Amino acid sequence: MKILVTGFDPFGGEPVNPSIETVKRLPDMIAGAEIIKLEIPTVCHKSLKVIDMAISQYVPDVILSIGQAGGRADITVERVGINIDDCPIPDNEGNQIIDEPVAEDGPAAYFVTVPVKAMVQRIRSKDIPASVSNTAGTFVCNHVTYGVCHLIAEKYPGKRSGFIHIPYLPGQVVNKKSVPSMSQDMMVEAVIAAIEAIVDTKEDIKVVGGKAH
Ligand code: PCA
Repeated sequence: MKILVTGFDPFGGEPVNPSIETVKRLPDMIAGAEIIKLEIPTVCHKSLKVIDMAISQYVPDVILSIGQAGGRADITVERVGINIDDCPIPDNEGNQIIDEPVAEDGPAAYFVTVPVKAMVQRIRSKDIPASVSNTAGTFVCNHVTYGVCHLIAEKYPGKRSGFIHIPYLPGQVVNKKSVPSMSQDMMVEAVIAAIEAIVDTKEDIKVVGGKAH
């Protein structure tokens, strides 16, 4: 199995983005799967173009994208991407798309096709806090969550994709009051655990992971 793992460049005035820092630190093989690492720009449509090129170049079986969710306290495995760009801040090329679809001709939403519950369970088994998330937001991370599902539906049938949001690194919150963070080593261990679950889960497990609100 071959897995393309993507991470974003820094955005929003932050000097680093833990997502690409985590991707860079992954081993080249996880649970027998070959890991291809890719940096993508925090730019709405360009991020998907870079992923599309990498899919045709490396022909991975799974595309797993990682993004920073500053303010979240745990590792969140995203369940769904929605067909809307409603950017709260400009992306790294200064574009702030408001209320436009990611894909003109696409459905309202796609569920990811990696086993989200098994991934969360595996991360927690390493004593790392993790949960299922039902929104990747409406910025570039949702654009990629939705957009990779749409690419697969239109152009790369049979491939699977998913998205994991990770918190800030401790160094990013030194001057932010009461904002949660997670160590770099823990984030790497969490993504490795999630990838192991992707490799060896045939059908997702049915365990509680939903939320009342
Ligand atoms: N996080 C942003 C975009 C890039 C990233 O790492 C997001 O959550 O949309």
